[in-house]
Amino acid sequence: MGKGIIDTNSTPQARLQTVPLGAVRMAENGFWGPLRRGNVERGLNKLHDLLEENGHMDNFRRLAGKKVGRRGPLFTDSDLYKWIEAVGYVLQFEKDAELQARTDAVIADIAAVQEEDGYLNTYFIEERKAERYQHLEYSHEMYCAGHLMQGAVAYHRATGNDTLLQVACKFADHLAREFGPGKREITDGHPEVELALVELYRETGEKRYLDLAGFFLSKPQSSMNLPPIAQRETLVGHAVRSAYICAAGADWVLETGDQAMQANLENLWRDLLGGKIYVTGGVGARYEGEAFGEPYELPNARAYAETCAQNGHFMWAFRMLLLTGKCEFAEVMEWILYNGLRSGVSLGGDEYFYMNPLSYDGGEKFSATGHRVPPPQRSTWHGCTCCPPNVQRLLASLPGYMLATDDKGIYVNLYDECEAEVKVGGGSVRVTMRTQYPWQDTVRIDVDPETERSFALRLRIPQWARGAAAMINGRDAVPAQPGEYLTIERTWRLGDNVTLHLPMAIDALVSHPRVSENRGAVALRRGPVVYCVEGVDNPEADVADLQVAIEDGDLGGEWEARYDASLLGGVTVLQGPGFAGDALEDTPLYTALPEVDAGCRTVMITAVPYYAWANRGASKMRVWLGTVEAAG
Ligand code: FUB
Ligand code: ZN
Repeated sequence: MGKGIIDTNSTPQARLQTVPLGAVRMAENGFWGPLRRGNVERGLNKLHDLLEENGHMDNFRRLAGKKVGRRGPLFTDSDLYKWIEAVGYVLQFEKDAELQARTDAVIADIAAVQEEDGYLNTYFIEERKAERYQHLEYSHEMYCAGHLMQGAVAYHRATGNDTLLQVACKFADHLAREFGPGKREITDGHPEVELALVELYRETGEKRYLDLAGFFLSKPQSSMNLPPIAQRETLVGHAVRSAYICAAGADWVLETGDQAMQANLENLWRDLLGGKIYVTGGVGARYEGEAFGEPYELPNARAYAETCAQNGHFMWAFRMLLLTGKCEFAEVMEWILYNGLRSGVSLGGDEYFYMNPLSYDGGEKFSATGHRVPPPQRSTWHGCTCCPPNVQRLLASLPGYMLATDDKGIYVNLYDECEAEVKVGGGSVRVTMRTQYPWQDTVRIDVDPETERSFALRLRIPQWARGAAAMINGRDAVPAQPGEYLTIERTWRLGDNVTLHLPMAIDALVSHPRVSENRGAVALRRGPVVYCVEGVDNPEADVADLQVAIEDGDLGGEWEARYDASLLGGVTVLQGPGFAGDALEDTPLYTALPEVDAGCRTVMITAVPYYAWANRGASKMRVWLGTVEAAG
């Protein structure tokens, strides 16, 4: 029946097992189904053509004698490999002879130019050959190798075709000859090969790949002088690099049970949640070095929050979930997914953001060190095009994140319209979810075992779902604790069902007081979805001047959630009362207390899901809104 996104079949420390990708079918009318379809039908094909147009494929053919110059940054090979990985996931769900044939052709071009000793990279050839492994702090040689391995594994699982897998193994064997104790004792500046080697080990059973991953994990990252991840005290430096090495660390623990590594990953996780993640689930505050800031350094307009960083942290969270079985990791997966990661791709599934800021006031901006902050517009291609294929591989594999199992039953981690065939205790169980989540608060789950059997169904109850409850077969209400799995242990029979109620209040979130930009401001959230205000929906005032009315410390007035099928592909809109400054143009920059009354007029504020912003052209936007205490 196939394998999961990561193959936990023989993973000793996995508390939860992944579900084979092909076992879950997302419905076309759910939340993620249409985006997945857009990814398959438009995104992947378009990116294939763009990789061709921009010379990424010719970079390989050039090695086979095609007379063209090399194009793109030195790590372009990785973009193509990530695209292959995405195709590999798609083909685990559905047959697509045309897509497979195109991919086979790409793979043939790659395989044709692998060197005799296994080395493969389109940048370090000819006059740069002598530089191989000489500049690992920036060369991305093993980063590219890692993406090759992941692409090869996914494609092999989908098609049984092992051409690329053999290329990947040959390269991995080359790395094992070159690196290790007593050889080159150094690793790449951009982690990636580590988690790829663990998956290559899972696919081939070759322990030397796991050992090599362990060796690289034990070395300081050869950029920014960062210690090995097991010894790092805080999350620092480049956010994507950090996420990949943390994910690799979790993979390592899954295979080896390394307690010290696990303890440190848990510390770093606390560091992330304690002060380094945006309310949108975005990660990486600084343009400079695409890096984490200090704790609570979370600027809004100049947030970097690279789409790849959200992707990487989602991958890390998933591995921590498999390792610990703890609900909090699935909660963070959902948070990132519906917000800072979903915002990285357009509604149609074929245009991408690189940065995901939390406010935009119009015009051009510059970061503290003079980097130009472009006006927000998603595009199909970027000069550094790491994000598009990263989103594509995530969307293509999304069904594999919905559910998990253990020897006692089934875990439901994400909710959406879908159907799955899951193995429990040697038998098969059909799980069907019917829901308009995240817009509606009810999820009906039909649980149909092949034959009557006893097992536990564990439903993740999000922290925001205060008052959650479940009904079994329309009766027997069971209260549920937010932030935990609700465990329903019983003998299940064909036709059984659970209706889960996850109340979705409109929450006004406040920041830790040390996030200085957000003092006195709130962000709106309903269910897992974080909201923003966009100029296009709020013509009465500049969104920068909008303030939410607060009464008795909570959202004032009657805020309403209203589903609008015709807006942004169908979204729930939030509307409620607020104020806009009236005489702000005439208000002095500084005044002594008592404050000058700038004058306020009442306005209705309309908020839309953050992920959907900038899909109607560039428009001013804010996630964090000032507040005004309304007279009671
Ligand atoms: O360095 C390769 C990729 O480009 C990284 O993963 C992204 O953050 C971008 O820097
Ligand atoms: Zn990226």
